[in-house]
This record gives sequence, structure tokens and C-alpha cells, in this order.
Amino acid sequence: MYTHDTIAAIATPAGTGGVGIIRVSGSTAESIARRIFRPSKTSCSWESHHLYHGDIIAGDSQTAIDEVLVALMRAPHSFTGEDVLEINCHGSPVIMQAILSELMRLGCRPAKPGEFSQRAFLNGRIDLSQAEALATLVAARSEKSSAIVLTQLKGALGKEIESLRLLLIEAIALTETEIDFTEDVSSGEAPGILPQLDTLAKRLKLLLDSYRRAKIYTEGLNVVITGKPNVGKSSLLNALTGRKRAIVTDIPGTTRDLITDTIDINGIPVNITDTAGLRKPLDIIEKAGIDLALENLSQADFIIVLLDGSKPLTEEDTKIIEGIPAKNNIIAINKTDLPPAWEPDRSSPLPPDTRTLKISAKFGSGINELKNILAADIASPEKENTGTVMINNLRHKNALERALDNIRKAKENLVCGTSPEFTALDLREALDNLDEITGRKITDEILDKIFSTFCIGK
Ligand SMILES: Nc1nc2c(ncn2[C@@H]2O[C@H](COP(=O)(O)OP(=O)(O)O)[C@@H](O)[C@H]2O)c(=O)[nH]1
Ligand SMILES: [Mg+2]
Repeated sequence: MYTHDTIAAIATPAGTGGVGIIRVSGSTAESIARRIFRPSKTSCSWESHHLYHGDIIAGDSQTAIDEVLVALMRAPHSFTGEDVLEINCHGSPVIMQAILSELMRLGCRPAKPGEFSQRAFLNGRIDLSQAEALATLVAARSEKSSAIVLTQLKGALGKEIESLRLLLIEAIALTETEIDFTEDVSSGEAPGILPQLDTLAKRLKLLLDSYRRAKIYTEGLNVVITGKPNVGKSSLLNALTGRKRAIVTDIPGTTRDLITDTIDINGIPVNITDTAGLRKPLDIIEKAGIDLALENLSQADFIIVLLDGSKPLTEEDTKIIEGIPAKNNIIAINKTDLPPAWEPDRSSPLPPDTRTLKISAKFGSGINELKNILAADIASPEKENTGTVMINNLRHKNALERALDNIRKAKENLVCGTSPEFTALDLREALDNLDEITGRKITDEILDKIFSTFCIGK
């Protein structure tokens, strides 16, 4: 809920720094500024968006707490849309705390996490997707991910949603016109609705498709190595990372925990996980390891199924191959430094058109080819988003999925000749789904939850 009191917080990270920034927002920001700040020049005109040099003074006395630069950003042209005071002081936690205490004494309240952004949203300075982009931008760990959220911060996602919204409103209007006329006209759907819905669905799908790629840019590609025990999974992890991360022995069932290490492929983090070999477990520890492995497999972006080329394939191997999802995987045939027991040709029990690669984890052959395959997976055109906006927020993805579902339902109803009221209802729901993303229609409870995940001072 919006409270109109004046809030203050340290906006720079905890600890010592060259400069620290303290932010104040609310209707008393200016009067507080006039009391707490003593300008170095005799006159200080307090022009909006101007920096002034001087001291922060304690307890309305003459004692200086720090030498600072301050700026007053008057409403509505400030981040929050309220009067905002920014104090650039020296980055000592002691100084920042002393200034903050002084601000509290003058009537400020400590800001809650995300409260500045929340006020910016509630005052219509930014939409919800921009506020969320801001939080993600602060936390971005790679150049590519910060580029994605920067476009969202500039309002690109909000604009796309707004344009989809207009299309949807048009479709609703068309449907509702039809409701008015159904008594006179017995024909099917109103002209123009179906193509309109198709366009909407296509554009929603495009946004949704960008999620996987954006997530890979942000969090990395999650690659999981699987196979039965002793085929060389741990050796492969070590070969890919160039480090001795996992224990390698000739005892089947050595690896139990998940072991993950990250390598960089073309500037994108690739998280490779070595897992317990899949077989009938011999004890409860191995069973726990296998359960973990299976759970991890279901969340993988890419799976490497490892087989031992020096020994005949077994039922365990074929069961594993059958169990993995059809997309984004490769079958790597290991130990090709040894005489082969089988070949990945038509006589092998591998399903037709499986992608295979011969490697030797022990001696490093085929490892670069495997990395190239991973690089190609990251860059594959089907994952390339042709639009400029990408989504990387799960909340947005869920809302878009619901919108797409509702549009598909609306289309089905239209095609089946169901009463147009149902189509209109579905479309109205889709509209609500889109409005959740920009925050046009959202409950206070959800808002509070979103902003509470932000950091203090943001
Ligand atoms: N000759 C040969 N032996 C390998 C190769 N990769 C792994 N091994 C051996 O196979 C055994 C099992 O390896 P490990 O990586 O622990 O297999 P995991 O159980 O699948 O993790 C060890 O003795 C490794 O040295 C390879 O490419 N060639
Ligand atoms: Mg292992």
C-alpha cells in the first residue's frame, strides 16, 4: 500500500567504498535537505537536479558529519515521482549510518526493500516490468543478461505488451459487436477476429520462445552428463572443464552427489553437472544419488548420454537412451582409444537418427567437438529470437503462457461456433494476464511480494 511518509535508505552496497549514496524520498525531502545541509557557498538556490557542495551537519548544530554533494530532484521529475534528495557522502559505514540516523531524527522512516521502485511504479513513473527489470539489472552477472534487462528497463517489454493489449482490445470489441448482432445474424465468427487472434498468438509465442535463450544468457546453459556407471562421466566432466573436479575410479558407483562446474563457451556460462550412474542401486546412498541425478536430468537444457564404446551395449544403456527427452541431447561414445566393441551404425541398437560423437574422455579426443556442439546449441537459430524484446522473468513467462492459453481457447470456441460470449470471456482473461505483467491490474499482495525481493535503497 502507498504511504506518503518520507523514506530514507543507503543505496550503495554495505561496507566501505569511495563514495556512499543515501536516498530520501517524500514530501518533506526538501525541508529536511534545508535543515541537514550547510552549503559551502553562502547562497544555495536549491535548483532541482543541481549538485551542491557542503557539509551534512548533526543535530541542527554546527558539527559537520561529512563533506558531501547533494542534489534535490523535485516531483514529479524524479525516480519515485516524489521530491527526492540524494546525498553523495564518503563511503564509510560509520558516516553513512550517522547521516541516516540524522535523517531519522528529522522524521524519515527507513525504506523497506524495493520501496523507492514501488513508489516509482505507484506514481506511474515506470511500469511493473520496468521495475522488475531494474532489480534484475542490479543483479545481472553477465554482459548479455544486462543487455536484455536494459532494453526492458527502457520500456521495450511494456511497449510490446501495450501493443498486444491494443490488438486484444480490438478483438474483444469485434467479438462483443458480434454478441450484439447474434440475434439478427446467424453466421459464424465476425470477420477479422481469427487472423487477429493468430497474430496475437504468434507474437506471444515469440516472446515466450525468448525465455529459454534469455535464461541461458543470464544463468548459463545447464548441461547434464548421464549414463550407466563406469562409462566415464566423471572423466568427461574433468576433460570438459580441464580441472580435476570429480573423482574417477574404476569402481562402478563412485559418484553419488551432483558435481557441477562452470566453463565459458563464447562468453556464455555453461554449467556442466556430473551425476551418479544410472542402474539398479546397491544401497540407499546410491539410490539417493540416482534420484538426484534423475531430478537434475528433468531440468537440463542439454543432455550428454555417455556410452562405453569398448564394451557391448547393455539393456541399462538402451533404457537410459529411451528415457531422455528427444530434443537437445547427444550420445557420446567414450573410450574410443580402446578397440571398439560396437559401432554406431545401423547394426547398433541405437534409435535411428540419433546424434552421436566418438570421444575419449581419458585422452581428450573429441572434447573440442563436444564443446562446439554445445556452442551450436546455444546459438541455434530456432532459439534465436527475431524480435528485439526478450523475457527472462518467470512471472512474465507464466502470465504470457496463461494469455496464450486463453487466446487459443478463444480461437477454439470461435472455430467450434460456440456462443461469442465465451470467446469474449477468454479474451478478457487474456487481457488480465497481460495487465499483470505491466502491473495495470495486480493485487497489492502480489505487488508487495514482488517489491520485497528487491534490495533496500532500490
Ligand atoms: N581407456 C579409457 N578409459 C576411460 C575413459 N574414460 C574413463 N575411463 C576409465 O573408466 C573408469 C570409470 O571412469 P569414471 O569417469 O569414474 O566413470 P563414471 O562412473 O561414469 O563417472 C575409470 O577407470 C577411467 O579411468 C576413456 O576415454 N578411455
Ligand atoms: Mg563418476
